[in-house]
Amino acid sequence: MHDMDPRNPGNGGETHQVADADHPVLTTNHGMPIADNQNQLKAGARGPVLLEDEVYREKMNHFDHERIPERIVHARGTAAHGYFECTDSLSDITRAELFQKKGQRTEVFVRFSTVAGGAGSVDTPRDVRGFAVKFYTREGNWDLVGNNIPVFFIQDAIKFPDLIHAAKMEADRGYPQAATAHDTFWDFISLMPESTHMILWAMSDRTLPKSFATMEGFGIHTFRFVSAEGKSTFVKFHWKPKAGLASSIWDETVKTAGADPDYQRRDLFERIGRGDYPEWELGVQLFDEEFAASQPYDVLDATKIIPEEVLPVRIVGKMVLDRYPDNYFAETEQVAFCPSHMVPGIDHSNDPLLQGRLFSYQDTQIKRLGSTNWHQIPVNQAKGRAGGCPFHNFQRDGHMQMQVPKGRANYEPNSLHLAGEEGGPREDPKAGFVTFPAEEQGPKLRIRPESFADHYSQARMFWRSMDPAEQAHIASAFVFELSKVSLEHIRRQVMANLRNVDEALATRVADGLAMDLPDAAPAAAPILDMAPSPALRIIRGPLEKHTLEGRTVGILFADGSDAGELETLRRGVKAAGGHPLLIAPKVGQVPLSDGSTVKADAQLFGQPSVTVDACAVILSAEAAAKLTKEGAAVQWVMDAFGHLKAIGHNPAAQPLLDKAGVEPDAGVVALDGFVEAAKRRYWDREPKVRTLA
Ligand code: HDD
Repeated sequence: MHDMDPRNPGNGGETHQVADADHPVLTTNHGMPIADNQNQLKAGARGPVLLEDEVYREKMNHFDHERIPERIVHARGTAAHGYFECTDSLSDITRAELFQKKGQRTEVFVRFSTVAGGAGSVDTPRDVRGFAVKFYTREGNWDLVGNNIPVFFIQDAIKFPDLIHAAKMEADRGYPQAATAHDTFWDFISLMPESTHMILWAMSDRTLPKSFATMEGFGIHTFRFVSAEGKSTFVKFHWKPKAGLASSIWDETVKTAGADPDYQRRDLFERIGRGDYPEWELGVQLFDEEFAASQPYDVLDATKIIPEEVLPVRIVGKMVLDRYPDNYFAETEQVAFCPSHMVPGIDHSNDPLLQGRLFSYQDTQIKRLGSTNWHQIPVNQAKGRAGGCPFHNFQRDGHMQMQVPKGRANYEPNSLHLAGEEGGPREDPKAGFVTFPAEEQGPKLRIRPESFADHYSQARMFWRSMDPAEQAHIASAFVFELSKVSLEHIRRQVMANLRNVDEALATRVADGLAMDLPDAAPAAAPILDMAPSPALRIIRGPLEKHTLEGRTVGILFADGSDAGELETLRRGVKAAGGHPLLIAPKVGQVPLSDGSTVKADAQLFGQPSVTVDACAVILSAEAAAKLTKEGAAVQWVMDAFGHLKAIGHNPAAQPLLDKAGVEPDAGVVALDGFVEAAKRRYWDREPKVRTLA
């Protein structure tokens, strides 16, 4: 006889966990209770396994199919639930239900992403961030699928596959992952002058956001609002972060990628967990045909912005993210956005990039999710109408149909109701979506309008709008990226385009690469000197915020640190809305000066200063002496200084600061001035710590 006692070591050791009042019975997907989840069925205790073992086969079969194709772009992302609240009614401009009443709330699901890297890449490469919002309105789902940059690389969607092929890892070698600093990307860019404006943004600090919560979002294209009377108004959408705009420094972002590849998703998760809910205002730029015709660019061209100084942004709502998904795969991976998902009152424009997107997303979701029934997955379901199914139509069947429609009415018109049968849903000419009846005519042409020909004026405007510190970052980013380009002629072609943006920029980049400037590339249209737009700045711009709210302050301490100083600082940071993080050489209980102990939140090696926004050092003289010989501690302080962060310290910590090369300036302060000092970066320090182009 074989011993069937599940606790017999020969039968799976101590790992059996048996169902009880707190734990339901483990079953197969077909509901059969499982007696043993540790062993395959075998012919004899040491014998071969048997094919009839459904418990094993079903489990492995499901596991083997767990992955679905990752998104072709924006593969790496994270998401959150929340709500949108209308703060200023737009009922005179659009009949869209979510904008009718001040105070009205609409559920949202928002996914943030990087563009180029695979799902397993890092959170903090230099890359555009996706900012996709699904509004579950009462008249259907509206997807506003935007980015954190208000323009795009290309004007026509037919170039999208080329752009993405060039940007992602090179086809033969399979690298670099999540990086644009390589030949094929810059080859494509160099030959596509229309990408010049976007590439200026891409080389700016906009592609190094510190947190998802500290970046803007943009709908990019011109869309239409349509009123109840059928009047159309053009609209561009802006998300403005309540936490202010904040970016990383290149060296910081590179180190963050190593220290914590999940930095930004962790940050989102932790902010929500702490109740520091990420929040944005929704702004709109509203205009008509006459305004559009008066601008020196085409509002249908996605490589152009309308400067806020020319057309102010009107704030009409706010969005708060207050709930993390319960399950990453079910929600964040399976959520499917489509720019074609509109609701009554919102419509497309003729932007050829937007028009091309209307096809691509639905197509990719069928591939990715495996079925046309992806709208039945909970995160994708329209929630709108109260009670019952939020969608009603005669579409039927298909892979993974989850519904059981009743009756014979799977077509219309039908008259089954006359015989007392269920006749199914009917059109609603009043409330239903009506496409704005724009007049269109003209020959069929595969052509770009002449009004799209100016590729440099707005790139120049962007460059000239930047703060000097930002200009230095942009020029240095070009130098870095082009230094990774191995083919000389590509570098020259990029430089030829840059000369059309600004001679000073081109000269600085050429100097950084120690190369001669080539002739300027021919420009297809006259290059204009547009007025700078200070609203485009992050540094010293209108959305730079000096605050501790939502930000993390690292406090480095060790055995013997002063208990009073530690507690005062911790309270001060909290009172200012910040999140204090106690970091010590050992992560357990740390004995303090008064004999008490405090538990560190993190260990020094695991929490380098790149992971926090401001740094404080509270040490005893003995600990300071010891830590001057600890590379991680010296680096912690050195990086804090190099990344232009505030450093607060007690006098005993001075030797560690000296060892790290910290020089006195406005951001290096005693503990009593630290909470105030910690609210910002010290851009004036930058020329002291690195050479920029
Ligand atoms: Fe796209 C995904 C944003 C142009 C084709 N795009 C995708 C996502 C975002 C954007 C945020 C991720 C959505 C998510 O989190 O699931 N895309 C943009 C913006 C664009 C843009 C702001 C220009 C203004 N995209 C664009 C073009 C095409 C696509 C021109 C093709 C014609 N995009 C796709 C796609 C993706 C996608 C291949 C991949 C995964 C997905 O759709 O759901 O269909």
